[in-house]
Amino acid sequence: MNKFRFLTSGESHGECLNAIIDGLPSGLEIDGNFINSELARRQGGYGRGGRMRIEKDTAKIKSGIRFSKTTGAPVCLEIANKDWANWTVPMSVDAVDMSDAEIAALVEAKKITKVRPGHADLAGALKYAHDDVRNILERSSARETASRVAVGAVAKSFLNSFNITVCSKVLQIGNAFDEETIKAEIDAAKEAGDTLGGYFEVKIQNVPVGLGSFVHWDRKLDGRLAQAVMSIPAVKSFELGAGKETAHMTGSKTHDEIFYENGKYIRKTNNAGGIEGGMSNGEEIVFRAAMKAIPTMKKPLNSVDIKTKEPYKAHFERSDTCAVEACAVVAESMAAIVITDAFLEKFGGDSFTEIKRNYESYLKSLD
Ligand code: EPS
Repeated sequence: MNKFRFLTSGESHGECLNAIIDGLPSGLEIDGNFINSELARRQGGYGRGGRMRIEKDTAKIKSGIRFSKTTGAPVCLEIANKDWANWTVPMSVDAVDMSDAEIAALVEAKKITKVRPGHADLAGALKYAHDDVRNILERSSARETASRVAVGAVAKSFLNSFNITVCSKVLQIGNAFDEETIKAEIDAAKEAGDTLGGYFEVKIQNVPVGLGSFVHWDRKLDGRLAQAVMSIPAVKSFELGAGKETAHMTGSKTHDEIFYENGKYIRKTNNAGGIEGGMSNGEEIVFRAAMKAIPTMKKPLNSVDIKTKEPYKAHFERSDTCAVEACAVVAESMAAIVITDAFLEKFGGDSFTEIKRNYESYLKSLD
């Protein structure tokens, strides 16, 4: 069982998004402003769509914290959807005080039957037996990643108190590598009603040696990071360290030689990306991931209307042209969540002081 776990709930155009976090010790300081600054980072990036102009995501802490410190109880976070105001009838949870005909007309206006290739629409509608694909879209929307970033900010707060930091960098958008060309590619894609993906890198610094384990497949840190990152909508690859390049490299060029200098084991290269045998090896953890171009497109692809089975262009409401910068922030969050979980697995305790004591005594034992 995970030591640090969370669930999210909420629809893209419902009243709010939620997250419940379990596994935090007591006595951890949480700054609501930090959570909100992380949420703002997720909303940024060149090429975002109209929705980001409507929302200004902020998290309301509903439980588990008193006077800025965790109590050890589950922490519940809520992020309001400002756009909800425009969806109160078609997304209503309760009965609405209107005639059946009026409600049906408003629901029908938002009903989707023209499934988008590349999204959850078709498989989701068939699997859950829905004739209105809105029931799939609302939950499969990448809007859900706002909840993950709020949870990630809490995980980062925990890690930062052990000097562990997580950061990311966009390496490539489409075929462009520098800011000016990237902007031009995004502008051109937008003009063409198309979308763009990209490639980004995440680095985690000051992770102690020995998080994760070699003894069971599901405790391996690299596998856990890959699962967490691949679970982000539109992410199509995960590469640790030298990644797919290792396929072309000889063993002598691949492995990072070990030295002992100034009382420490060190490496002069980091092709392993900070993980060996499923465990952190004390070096920086480095991974890269590819995000595909978003499947909601102004220039829609050929598809089928699931009501008539006739060919149709796929549904389009509005979309981002490119959300790779946001995706990198979500990947930082998922990485922070995995590292926090592995950290608690190794040094876990019920209070922050107890964890700190365990951590410091482990570091001493390595001398
Ligand atoms: C997103 C919110 C969504 C989309 C986007 C990401 O809002 P709306 O559907 O109201 O425009 O902008 O999600 C997708 C395009 C998708 O395909 O999942 C957000 O908050 O990041």
